[in-house]
Amino acid sequence: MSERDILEEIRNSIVMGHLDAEDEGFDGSMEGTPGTVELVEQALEAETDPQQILTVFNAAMDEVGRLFEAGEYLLPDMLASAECVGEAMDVLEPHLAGTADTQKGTFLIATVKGDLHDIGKNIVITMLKGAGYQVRDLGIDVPADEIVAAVKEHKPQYLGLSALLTTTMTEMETVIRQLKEAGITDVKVIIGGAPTSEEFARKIGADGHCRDALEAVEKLEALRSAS
Ligand code: B12
Repeated sequence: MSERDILEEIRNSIVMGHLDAEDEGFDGSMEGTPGTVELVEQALEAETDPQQILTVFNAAMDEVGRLFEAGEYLLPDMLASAECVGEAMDVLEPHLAGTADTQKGTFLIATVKGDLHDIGKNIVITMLKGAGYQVRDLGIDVPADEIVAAVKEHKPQYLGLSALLTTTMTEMETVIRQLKEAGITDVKVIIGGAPTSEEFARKIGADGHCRDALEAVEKLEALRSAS
């Protein structure tokens, strides 16, 4: 199978919620055929660039979002696709992980209060670990005061905030306000997630916005060399 074909198959298996060969997928007919996990393993065996595989995860979840918006997918369908990406990330992570470089600093990351989306956050974590940053994950649905307390405790150089909902992205502003109120000015705040933008980042006083995990690595490198 060509590289393009296998990447296309990975994308389709995520969209179809086909986790592995034992799983039947959304249409009930896929049991016995390679699922997302096996396809990612095959792609890695064929020496496909792991970062290219990550790009496919993004594209597949975009399609799932489109189908949900169109009313063709329901919540459990989104969850099944999310599970495929979660398991596939576990297979991919060792191929992306690098060794922590203490010079590069610590990156604390959280999905803000009210928001349960973590696929994008987890991809950012994997990429930053791969680039040598020490990463601490606070998880999902994290209230602003817990994030501020963790910043006080761990004193990271960078704080990443993720939000996928227009209703939760406003929590990012609360976190930044509470950091200021606590007198913490030496942590660089980077935000991300589909509804956020560079303009929103400026408005709430964040130090940067990233469209994707690759840009997160680039932005941190730029911030490091500027400091
Ligand atoms: C999977 C999914 C879910 C899963 C999440 C599972 C999980 N473990 O994450 C489940 C089923 C739980 C879910 C629930 C809901 N969801 Co949902 N979900 C999605 C979906 C399809 C994909 C999100 C995703 O994983 N994308 C793939 C990743 C890789 O991309 P990403 O998250 O954008 O991350 C990248 C960048 O944004 C960036 N990034 C992200 N975070 C950060 C952070 C930092 C610091 C940096 C630097 C970069 C960065 O880098 C990432 C990697 O490249 C999206 C549609 C979409 N296209 O986004 C809807 C979507 C986000 N969901 C939506 C909705 C409405 C909901 C629900 C309210 C549905 C409901 N009726 O209950 C609930 C809300 C639950 C909650 N309280 O959070 C809407 C949001 C609409 C809006 N404008 O607010 C969307 C857009 C779907 C739609 N089109 O309607 N969802």
